[in-house]
Amino acid sequence: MRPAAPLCITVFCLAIAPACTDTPRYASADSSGGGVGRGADASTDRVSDASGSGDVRPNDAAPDRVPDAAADTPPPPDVSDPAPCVAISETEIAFGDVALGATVSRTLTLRSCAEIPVQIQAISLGRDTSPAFTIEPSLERPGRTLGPGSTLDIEVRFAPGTEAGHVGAVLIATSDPDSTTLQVSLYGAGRTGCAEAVAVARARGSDGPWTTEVQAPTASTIELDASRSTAPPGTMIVDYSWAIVQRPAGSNGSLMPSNRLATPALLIDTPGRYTLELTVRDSRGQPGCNTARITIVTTVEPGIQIQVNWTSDGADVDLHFLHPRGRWDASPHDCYWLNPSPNWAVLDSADDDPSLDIDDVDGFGPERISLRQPEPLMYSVGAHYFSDHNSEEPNALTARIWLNGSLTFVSEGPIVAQGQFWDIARIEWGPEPRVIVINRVYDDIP
Ligand SMILES: [Ca+2]
Ligand SMILES: [Ca+2]
Ligand SMILES: [Ca+2]
Repeated sequence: MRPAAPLCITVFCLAIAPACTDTPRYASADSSGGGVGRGADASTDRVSDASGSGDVRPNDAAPDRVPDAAADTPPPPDVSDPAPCVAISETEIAFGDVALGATVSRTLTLRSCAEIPVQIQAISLGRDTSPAFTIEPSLERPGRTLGPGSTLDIEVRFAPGTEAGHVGAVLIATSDPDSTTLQVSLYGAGRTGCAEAVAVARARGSDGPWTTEVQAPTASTIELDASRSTAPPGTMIVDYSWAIVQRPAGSNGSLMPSNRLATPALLIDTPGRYTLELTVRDSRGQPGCNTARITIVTTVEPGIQIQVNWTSDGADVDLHFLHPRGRWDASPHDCYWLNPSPNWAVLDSADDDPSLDIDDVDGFGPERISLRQPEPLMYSVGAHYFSDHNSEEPNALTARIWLNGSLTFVSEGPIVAQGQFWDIARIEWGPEPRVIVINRVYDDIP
């Protein structure tokens, strides 16, 4: 329950209120503000305004004023003189929930609101104020004078050390006969800290350590693990959220089976650098205090890597990589979906064999073929629009070729119809390998 007795002090509007005038208004103790721990305890610390009137006090001189006997002020003014006046920006501060170990500060502003100076005789914290609240010690120095219209800022800090409600008050003794003691009530609650997101990763099949910086070959699957994230006592992590915030052009892979699981996986479908971020939320609905990050960099691969991407959702485009002894769409010298890992060159060596590393049948690609140890030959690269799978979208193709790890060739290719074949390029392998552009479209596999 809130204390019933209203505070009787002068409040001025802040500059953000356009209708603000210098006319003081009465602020009741029921003015807005959240906060935890408001209870009967709060009222025990309240100090009423000495006047006890609860009335709106006019800004001009009041002929029936009686000076505050306790105040260290000049002799009582002539009744025809204006009285000193002080106004305050807030009568309470609700800090809300603050994590243990954190500090939140708010600023009160006192303003002299009459034609004569007002004395600020003392600024202090109420006797039962929680030690979580502090004000600048220099503010407690007695005897300040505020000239007409001038202001004084009072910074109040809240740094809870215990998980509990905290209450307190700032007390300000002034020479304003209607506000000899201003009270600003303080409320706040300490809560235990936030959840901490912890992310680690490792390539599938690797027995290396779980880490935040992974190096892995292109076309490997990276397993991600957020299960080391921690939640504050009494709570648990109920929500994981992964995001891919950086990836190379052409990469389309998504976190599987979902980016909202603790342990998803990502196919690294294109050479380059990837950055993933993890955030968590605990069972109170509170977000974690950090964003965890994973970086994945593909290892540099020798030889040839080719990839094709396409724009039509659901469509199936097939990449072809042809040995000079072969012909398109025929084993063993065309490497493609029907002949994904032929044995070329030396029969008992696999390093000199191409392989279809990623076979995509449902849209976007990339589809990918690599060959680590090419022979000094002229290879051919093509793409066949195998099936539109009833997609009605136009299908634009893009090809990329890496030679010895460097992206050497990018072609934003043609828009093709189902059945058409794009003869993309030749790769002449040797000490200085090079790409020769062909860029011809056939209505069928040539
Ligand atoms: Ca395909
Ligand atoms: Ca071989
Ligand atoms: Ca796909």
